[in-house]
Amino acid sequence: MPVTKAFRRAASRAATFAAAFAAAPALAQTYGRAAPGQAWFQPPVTQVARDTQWFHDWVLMPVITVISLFVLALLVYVAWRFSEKRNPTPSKTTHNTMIEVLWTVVPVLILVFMAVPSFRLLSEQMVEPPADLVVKVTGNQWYWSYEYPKALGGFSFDSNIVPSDKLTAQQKADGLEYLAVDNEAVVPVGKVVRLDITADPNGVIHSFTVPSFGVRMDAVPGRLNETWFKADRPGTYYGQCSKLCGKNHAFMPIAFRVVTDAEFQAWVAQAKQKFADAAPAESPVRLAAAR
Ligand SMILES: [Cu+2]
Repeated sequence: MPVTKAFRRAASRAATFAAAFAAAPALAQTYGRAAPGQAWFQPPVTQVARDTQWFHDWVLMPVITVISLFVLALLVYVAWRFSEKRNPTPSKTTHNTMIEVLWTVVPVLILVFMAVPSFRLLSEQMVEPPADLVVKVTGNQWYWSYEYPKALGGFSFDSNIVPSDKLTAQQKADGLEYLAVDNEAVVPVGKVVRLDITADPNGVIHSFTVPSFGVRMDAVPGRLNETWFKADRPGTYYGQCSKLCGKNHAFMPIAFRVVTDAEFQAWVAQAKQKFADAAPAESPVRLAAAR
């Protein structure tokens, strides 16, 4: 019978989904980017990202779940109890003071309960500790550029996506299509990095986002926003522009390589040479667009 067949298909899909879900903890060990089939967050590497995820997992999700189940139960009960069959003559009630007080006071209490950890998290994100390094980040159409402080040589460079046909075998194996860039931004591990974020004055608004850092900040032409992070694990962490900014919005990934102090100094020494007076590199995306 078609019904049993459909049911069996649905059951087998549910089983596949459950299996993928059960496998999630293993996949969650992939740092810096989403693993194939991943649900939930990428593993955090800053305290802000850890606290953000805690707030989501232990405050928001329980509140959402309890309220949704409560409303669902009410709806089911009302549909059953007050159906035409069981309740042929409806009551004409329009007011009930007790219930009106309750449905005002209870949501206020829920909001107050959520506000405390929410504001604590907000101040953790917005009140910056003294910076060890300041990097200026500019969103362009459609790539990011990074500028390092004068004290380190004052060099700047563009960071363009590696087009799919130029990816190395390793990058493909690592699932870095649409994430890999030619020039990664490099920062030292365990140091407070402040990001001064803006966008090309003749361009549009972008949004700088790196999930593992718990960082998202708009990049607005003519305006300087700031955010910060302190990564406590070396590695390469990827992000993507998170503001619909136009045609190549999906092709302006962000890549930050977090390294030890010595590796950072070595990188600065060679970056100073490499980017000293290099003409702005031609973006492969812009080239592709021009074709
Ligand atoms: Cu963008």
